[in-house]
Amino acid sequence: MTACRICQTPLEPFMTFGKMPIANGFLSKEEFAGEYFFELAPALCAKCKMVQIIEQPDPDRMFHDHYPFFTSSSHYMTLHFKKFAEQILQDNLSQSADPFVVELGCNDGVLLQNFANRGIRHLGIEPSANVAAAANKKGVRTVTDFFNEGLAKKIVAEDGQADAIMAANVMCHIPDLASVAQGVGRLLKNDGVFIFEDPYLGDIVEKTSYDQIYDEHVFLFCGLSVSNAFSPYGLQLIDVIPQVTHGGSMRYVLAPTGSRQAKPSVELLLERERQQGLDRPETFKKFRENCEKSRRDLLAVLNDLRQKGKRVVGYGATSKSTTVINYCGITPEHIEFISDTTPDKQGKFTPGGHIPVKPYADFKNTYPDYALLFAWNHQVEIMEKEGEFSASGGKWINFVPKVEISK
Ligand code: DWN
Repeated sequence: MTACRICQTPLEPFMTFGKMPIANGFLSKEEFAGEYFFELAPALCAKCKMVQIIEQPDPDRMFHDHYPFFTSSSHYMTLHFKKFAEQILQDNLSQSADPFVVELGCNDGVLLQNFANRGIRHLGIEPSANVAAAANKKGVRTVTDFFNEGLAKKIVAEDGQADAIMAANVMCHIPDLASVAQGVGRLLKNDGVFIFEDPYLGDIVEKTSYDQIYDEHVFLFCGLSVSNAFSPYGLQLIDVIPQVTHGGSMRYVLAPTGSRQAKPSVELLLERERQQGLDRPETFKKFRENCEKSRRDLLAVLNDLRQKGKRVVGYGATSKSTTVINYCGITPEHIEFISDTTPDKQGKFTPGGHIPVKPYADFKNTYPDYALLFAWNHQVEIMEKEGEFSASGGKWINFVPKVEISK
């Protein structure tokens, strides 16, 4: 039996999504035969309330020198990180004469560039060499590595302690949270803050956005589990700030225990989570039923359109789409191709389902009858630029929070 990664309590999965490939493992035809699969099964820890997947592939299978996700592919996300940086500058760095900030998993430098451009001392840590290179190219000082206590010691020796350590859509990817917490403890100044944001479990449960569950997302955080996971390492949750990004995220602010007063927002969130049942197995039984319904409904729509001979194309070859495609059994018979703006994904096939990924021009030049919105978390940005598709009679298929067709 597997034990909880936080408190070692034995875990029982509350559902399985079946065999899954690497979510970002876009591949060529020649690679189909050797494709890697693992069992994607999430569990709730009865003791510390951390929701986590039972099995996670080795990090090297997921994060490497051809990782195909670049945060700055979204204009809205770029703006979001600009505002995030401005908030930190105002709330946490204004008192420091020569501030130093560190970002864990800085991707292509989209957040840190806002500090680099102001001449603020900074360091990005990014395990995927290709995206780290993109960050360095932008003038964001980045090292290619995984963060842990050893690296924290090295940074302290070379640059000193940090005023703020940040991570966005990163902490939920790291199975050994203890080693990160110890590293943060060593690297952070006594009056510093550790701020991270990730997709929020409360939104995932409420919206049945089960596609947030895939190999990279080893944890699905909420206030209760974050507080339980970090307090043994001397880090106290002092504020929580909901975010609209990625279909509903939470920003967690932690500080060395006792160094600051926790804001009332923390207790309010924890109470709301208890009311929502994020600490109870029944909630996840219901979640499983909701996932099954979503799968039935989506397949019914796609089968119906196939029978009617309609052209259906996917929009956004997201990591999340790997869970949807493989859990629902969506095939190239249902979806002709998926349009994606990322050059590294184009010309390849989706993991497991082997649906072709094509450049955006293929969508734009010959609009399909229907577009299945896999990148639903970027809906506002996408709808803003796709008015012509709707005007031409094209329809959208959505599946979060429920399966429906819209103009
Ligand atoms: O946590 C993670 C998040 C932050 O990013 C990672 N594990 C990996 C990745 O997850 P994702 O792939 O599900 O993220 P996105 O941001 O939903 O991916 C959007 C995809 O859609 C990208 O491949 C780019 C593409 N796209 C597009 O083709 N046209 C995006 C937009 C906004 C567009 O207009």
